[in-house]
Amino acid sequence: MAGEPQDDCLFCKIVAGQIPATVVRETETTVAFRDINPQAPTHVLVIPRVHHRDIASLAAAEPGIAADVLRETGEVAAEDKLESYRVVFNTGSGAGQTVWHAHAHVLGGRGLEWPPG
Ligand code: IU
Repeated sequence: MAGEPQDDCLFCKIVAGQIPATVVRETETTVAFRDINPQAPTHVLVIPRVHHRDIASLAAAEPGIAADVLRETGEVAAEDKLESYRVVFNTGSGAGQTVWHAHAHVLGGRGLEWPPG
């Protein structure tokens, strides 16, 4: 059920501490950790503790927690002293989403081209 931990969700397991991750920030509602396959010097994922399949589902069901995720992206950027950075929510397999637990990518520390591929 949406919002409940899913047995087959790797990010729910990271939230539960069952899979290791390099956690950089935690709040009551969110966890931020370094991406295991970084695409930039800073590549941090910010996830809600609750399980929703993507950011749209999270925002519809629990808008306050979606706002918490957004706020944390800024905190991550500030901690890594990023003047410029990109926040990405890949949504749907055609856009590159591979983990079906809402997450923001925070990317920075190098030049970023636009439009993305
Ligand atoms: P995507 O937007 O769903 O493609 O992003 C998933 C990200 O999760 C991707 O960048 C992976 O490298 C990352 N990741 C991770 O950091 N740790 C993990 O255990 C797994 C995936 I699975």
